[in-house]
Amino acid sequence: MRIVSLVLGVCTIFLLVFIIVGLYVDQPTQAIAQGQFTATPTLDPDMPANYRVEKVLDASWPIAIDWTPDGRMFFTERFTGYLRVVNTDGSLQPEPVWVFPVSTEGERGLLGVAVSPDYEETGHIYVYYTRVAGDGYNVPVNRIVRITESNGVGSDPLVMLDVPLTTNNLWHQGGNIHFGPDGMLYLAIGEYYQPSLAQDVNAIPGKINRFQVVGDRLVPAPDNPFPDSATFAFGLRNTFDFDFDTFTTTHIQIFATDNGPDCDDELNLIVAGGNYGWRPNYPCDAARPQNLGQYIYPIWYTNPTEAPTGVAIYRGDLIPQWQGQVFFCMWKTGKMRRAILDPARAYVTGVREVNLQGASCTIEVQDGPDGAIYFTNQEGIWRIVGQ
Ligand SMILES: [Ca+2]
Ligand SMILES: [Ca+2]
Repeated sequence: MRIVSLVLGVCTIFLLVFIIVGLYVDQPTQAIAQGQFTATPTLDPDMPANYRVEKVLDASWPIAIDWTPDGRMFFTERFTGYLRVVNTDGSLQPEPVWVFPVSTEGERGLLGVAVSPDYEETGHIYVYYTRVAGDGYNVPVNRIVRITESNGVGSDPLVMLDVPLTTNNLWHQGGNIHFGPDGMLYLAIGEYYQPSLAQDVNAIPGKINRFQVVGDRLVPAPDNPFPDSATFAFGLRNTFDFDFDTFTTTHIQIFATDNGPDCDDELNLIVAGGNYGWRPNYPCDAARPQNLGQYIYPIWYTNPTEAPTGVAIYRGDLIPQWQGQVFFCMWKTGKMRRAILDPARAYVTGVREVNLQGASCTIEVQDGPDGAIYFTNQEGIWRIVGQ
């Protein structure tokens, strides 16, 4: 009996030590290792009492949205190649601001739009799209172009960056552009269906890249993590969208979706120099990380895959209890997720499903300057408004 008591006592001590250590281990690692966020989210328990979902306008495959300081909404239509503008009275300008010659196979098309931080002085708007072969290329080219806009009319298109396609496949050629709070232009771009490119910090595909605008050129930002490289973060497979965590001011922190193969669709917290693990012979290890020191694992992932698309951090004040939380959408299901972060904004404490009152969010979600959450599907643009 004495031996049994001794064994039980030792076991109890080990258990207590295990629990105490468990409370203090790095919590993101613990959360990821446990895979506790893969469960199907329940319907949001604290939807605002008087919120409503309303359609803003019909549009053909609106894939990216940005606003000028005067409150006009610019958006891109993936298949038509139209850059369009909605005036402050809510009316859609019938004529597109500009029409881009897009290749639309696979994931290509007119993909991103970003209003320049110096728009009020320059009228500059940046667009990211897949150009059809031509203009000196015998293959399609992912291209960043800057136009000058005034009164809804574009002019002076200027090619800022070309990333020619390198294989005949159609996949992982999408991405998006946004200006960061540091004034730099960031480009997320798929790995062109070549996982090794995601690990090559001197290649543009498979990354979130960071450029500085210098006159009429884009150059790798001088304080990027790798010398003379545009790479900000790497090891990414097919990032659809990203947003900057402006609630964190000590460093650049980005929330980005990534699409896994038949496993590990991800929401990642992107920091400078981070390697997010996509590579040849990827082991589908988000649930049981095998290389925690080498790769940064997602803060949320899902198996089976749902194809996460747009993402936005809510900064508005129409729905105060959602401020600072991360919203992202799902191509396969049309559902919108709401990720709640810990106070240090380092990991996800829970994920909920937003009740869209019958609408679907398959493509983009974006924080609007009016405090509403805008989202899109193949038929149009919608928004969630508070009281
Ligand atoms: Ca990853
Ligand atoms: Ca977005």
